[in-house]
Amino acid sequence: MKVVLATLNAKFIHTSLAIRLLKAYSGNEFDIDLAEYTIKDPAMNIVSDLYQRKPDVIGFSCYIWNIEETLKLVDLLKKVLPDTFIVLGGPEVSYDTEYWMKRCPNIDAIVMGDGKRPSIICCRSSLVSASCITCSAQLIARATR
Ligand code: B12
Repeated sequence: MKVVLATLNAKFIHTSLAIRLLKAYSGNEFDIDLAEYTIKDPAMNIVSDLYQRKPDVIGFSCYIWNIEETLKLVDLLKKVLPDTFIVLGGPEVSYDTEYWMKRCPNIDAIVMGDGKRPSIICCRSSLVSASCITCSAQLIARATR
């Protein structure tokens, strides 16, 4: 199973610690690619790059500086990769999860807070169906896909 952990940094000189930490935590359990872009990159370039990686799961790391651009990508990606499970995590989506789930119906799940364990549960279950994912205090998933 191919997992891509992606984020849009505010500037190209910034580096995301979160996606590296999540990859390290998962050990070798999944085939994980890291994909970093910036908020200035054209959305279609990012979508095209992610599409070519043929991911089963894409996790976006969301912060105040990238949430709007990320949501645009989620909508575009669902058009070209309808079976790809899209999960968001990070401080910007950790507190008002229902708002983000309602605002963007193409989000399959949101991980709240420190995302290490729930992101693994999410990856393990996502190919079966979102409804198999146990919703915990840290994970909210759509009941049907
Ligand atoms: C380092 C840092 C920076 C650095 C670099 C950021 C970067 N990588 O690009 C610099 C100095 C550039 C910076 C700048 C800013 N920052 Co800053 N920064 C931080 C800081 C101190 C650490 C972030 C970090 O890397 N933590 C370590 C990683 C591992 O933790 P994490 O990001 O929380 O990720 C964990 C979880 O959130 C979750 N997770 C994250 N992503 C994902 C994705 C998936 C799929 C899953 C499952 C889970 C998951 O799992 C991770 C592992 O546990 C945090 C405060 C903090 N203590 O967290 C603020 C913080 C991220 N910054 C913040 C802000 C507001 C800013 C600025 C806007 C400040 C300003 N007014 O200028 C600027 C914006 C940048 C810009 N416009 O250029 C806010 C963001 C709030 C929000 N809602 O997004 C934070 C949270 C501080 C705060 N409490 O207000 N920042």
